[in-house]
Amino acid sequence: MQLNHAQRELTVKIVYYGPGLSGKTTNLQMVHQRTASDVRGRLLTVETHDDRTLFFDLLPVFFSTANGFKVKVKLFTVPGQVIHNATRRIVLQGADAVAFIADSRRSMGPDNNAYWKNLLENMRENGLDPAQVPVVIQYNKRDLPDAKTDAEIEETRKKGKEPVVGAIAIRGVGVLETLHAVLQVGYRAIDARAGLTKNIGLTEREFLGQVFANIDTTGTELEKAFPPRKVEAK
Ligand SMILES: Nc1nc2c(ncn2[C@@H]2O[C@H](COP(=O)(O)OP(=O)(O)O)[C@@H](O)[C@H]2O)c(=O)[nH]1
Ligand SMILES: [Mg+2]
Repeated sequence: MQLNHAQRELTVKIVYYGPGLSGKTTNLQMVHQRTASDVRGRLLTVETHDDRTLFFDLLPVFFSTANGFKVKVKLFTVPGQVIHNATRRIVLQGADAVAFIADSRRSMGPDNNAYWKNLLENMRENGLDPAQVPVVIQYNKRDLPDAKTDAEIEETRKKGKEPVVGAIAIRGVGVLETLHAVLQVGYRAIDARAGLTKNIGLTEREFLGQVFANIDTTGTELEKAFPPRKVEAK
């Protein structure tokens, strides 16, 4: 988080973390597609020929608060391949919250676990206290055979303290719900540290409301809470 009082600017950093090919880039692509073009920046992605993220993907989203603060939300992904650990650690620096994208397939359990450990290690290496950086877990690829059952995922949810969201990112299922959950825990962590409500008059409701006013929530669980904007007929 960067809070610049002189320039009246707040930057919130969210990192999508997880094993290679779990669907991190797909999540950002889906968020990008559904975000109004006037508030989103370009989706920057640098991939190798086999679709693998080389450095990171970045999607910036901007808005202004009622108090005239400019808020930038920066969504990053990390490269999942084992050899890119140094890059993962750098991208993770200064993260306000993490969306951990796990692959729901049973065969991917060991990979998920290895990257979960890797996340905690890299937080510590960066001087981040894992207890202070909230994480939301997304179980992606719910459409594939061999995916863990809902009951199994429910078990995981009960065992841990992190919010858990099921997803089929390629179809946009669970993507905005994950974004909402990670922004919510991120806001709360920053608010506890920096007093966003008290110091810049930015409540959680306004923060989430401003972001989702500009994202098409049609057909998602967020549709009621954040009704899609009506496009005026010409
Ligand atoms: N079946 C299925 N495939 C997915 C899903 N989400 C992503 N994929 C595919 O998994 C592959 C890796 O996704 P990508 O977003 O590049 O993974 P990343 O390495 O975590 O960035 C791509 O071929 C995606 O189309 C999903 O929910 N179901
Ligand atoms: Mg990627």
